[in-house]
Amino acid sequence: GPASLSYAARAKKHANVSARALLETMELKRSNLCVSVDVTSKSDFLSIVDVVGPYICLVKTHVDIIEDFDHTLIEQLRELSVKHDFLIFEDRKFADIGNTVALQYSSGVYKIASWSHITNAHPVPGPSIISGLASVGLPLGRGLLLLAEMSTKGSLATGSYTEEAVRMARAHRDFVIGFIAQRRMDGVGAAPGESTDDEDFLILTPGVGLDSRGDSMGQQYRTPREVILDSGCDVIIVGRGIYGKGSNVDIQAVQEQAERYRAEGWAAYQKRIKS
Ligand code: 5BU
Repeated sequence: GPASLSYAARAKKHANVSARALLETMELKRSNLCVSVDVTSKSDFLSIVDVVGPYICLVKTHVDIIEDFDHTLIEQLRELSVKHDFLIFEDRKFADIGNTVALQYSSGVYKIASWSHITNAHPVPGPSIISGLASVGLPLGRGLLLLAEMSTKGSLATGSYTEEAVRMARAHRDFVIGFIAQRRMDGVGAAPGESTDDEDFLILTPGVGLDSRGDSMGQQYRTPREVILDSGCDVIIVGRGIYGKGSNVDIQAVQEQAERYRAEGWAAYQKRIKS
């Protein structure tokens, strides 16, 4: 399956522009690290992105938590994405009817589709959420991840819910490029005799930390090695493990942690494709 192939070989199998660009960037920068920059000030956000930029393939944002948001933030983020060569993933977790999510994706204050290469959605409304978002995102070359699983204790996204999410993705492979999940989804939910050999979904995985197993609000962490090597996921998503927990950002420490997680994630990937 895809887990034994290189990111470069897999890039060639993707028709979606954003999926291909992400895999090519991963190979070029030798990085399967996505940093989740969940800070509330524009200046902290931009200084973290600038310092982690060389070590990452992707920046994950929650744009609605920035207190002093304005469009110069997006312009500067785009400049940094060109300077350091990474893609942008707004972790919006859409969850409404097709018409509403199309508006939330294209319009409002944030106009997410205009700058975010990748976004994500809960499968809970059914396939219409994919067609709603695709009506905006596909013409722009964007890609969508479905939330097949979550990292939190007691998550309801398990079992047949996860299987249905994978079936929904399989029916919309032009726009759905993969999943937020904790393990590979190859063949999950396939009908008896249904071949899924040609599918290559990307697995992006949050809940990654080297120094802690969780937080006090239900988050659960696994190491890059557990995620990439043992579970066959493709991208590690790291937030507080890199930018820290206090209110002051120590930019030197952020750089060191980004380098550390990049090295751990890449070593686990190299072990995986060689085994
Ligand atoms: P952390 O600081 O590494 O715990 O941040 C994890 C980020 O990933 C944070 O932005 C969450 O919103 C996001 N996340 C998650 O932690 N778990 C999930 O299952 C999903 C998203 Br989906």
